[in-house]
Amino acid sequence: MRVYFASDFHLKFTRKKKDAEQYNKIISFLDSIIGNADLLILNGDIFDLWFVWKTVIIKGYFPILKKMADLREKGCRIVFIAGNHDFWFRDFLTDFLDVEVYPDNFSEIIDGMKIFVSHGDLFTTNDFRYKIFRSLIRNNFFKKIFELFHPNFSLVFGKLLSRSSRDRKSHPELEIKKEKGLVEFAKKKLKDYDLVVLGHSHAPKLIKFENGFYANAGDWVAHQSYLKMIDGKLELCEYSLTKKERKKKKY
Ligand SMILES: [Mn+2]
Repeated sequence: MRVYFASDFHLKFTRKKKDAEQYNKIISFLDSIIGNADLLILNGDIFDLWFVWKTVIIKGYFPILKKMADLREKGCRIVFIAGNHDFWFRDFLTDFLDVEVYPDNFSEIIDGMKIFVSHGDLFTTNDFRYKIFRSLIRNNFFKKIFELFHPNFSLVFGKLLSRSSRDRKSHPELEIKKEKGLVEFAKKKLKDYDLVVLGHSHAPKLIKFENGFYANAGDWVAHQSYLKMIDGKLELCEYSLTKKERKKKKY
C-alpha cells in the first residue's frame, strides 16, 4: 500500500501574496500524489484556522478542498486528524469530501505495521494551562458562541486565538522541550506499535528505536516535508517544485 503522511501546512484563509507560494507548493505536492497514493494521512494543523458554520465554509480553502476531492475521486482514502489549529469539524469534510476525521488519533495495521498517528499537542510537555485551554476551545458551548457571529467577525477573533496558540511555541528552549516530550511519548507508545507518527513540532524526523519507528512529517512553513510508506517501507521526503511548476498559476 502507498501511504503518505503530512502535517502542519498551516494554511491561511486570507490570500496574502507571501502565502501564495506556500499554497502553490502544497497544491502541487497533492497533485503529484494523485493516482500514486492509496491513503493520505493529514495529521493536524493543515488549516491555520478551521471552522464550518451551519451554512458557510471558508472560501480561501477552496483550492485544497478541491484537491482533496480530486484525491478521493481517484480512489485515495483520506484520514484527517485534528491539530491544535483545526478541530471544529462539523460535517463538511466527512459528508461533502468523504474524508475520515479523527479528533485525537488514528491507529490501524497497514502492511503488517501497527501504526499510531496523532498531532501531538497533548504529548509535548506537562503543560496544564494548555490542557485547560485545549478543552475549553474544543468545547461545544464555545463553538456555538463562535458560530453566532458573522464569519468576517468570528474569523478575526479566531485569528487571534490561532496566533496565541502558535506563539506558545516560538521560544527555542520550549521547542527543545516540546520535541523531547514527543520523542518520550513515542518511545512509550512503541511498546504497543511499530510506527508512531506525530506532528506539531515542525521538525521532520525518522528515528529507529529498538521496538519500531518514530516519525514526524515536519511542516510546510519552514520545510516541505512529508513521510512516505510504500509497502511498509518508510522514507522521509522533501518536496520541491519543478521549474515548469514554479511558473504555473499561483493559487
Ligand atoms: Mn500544532
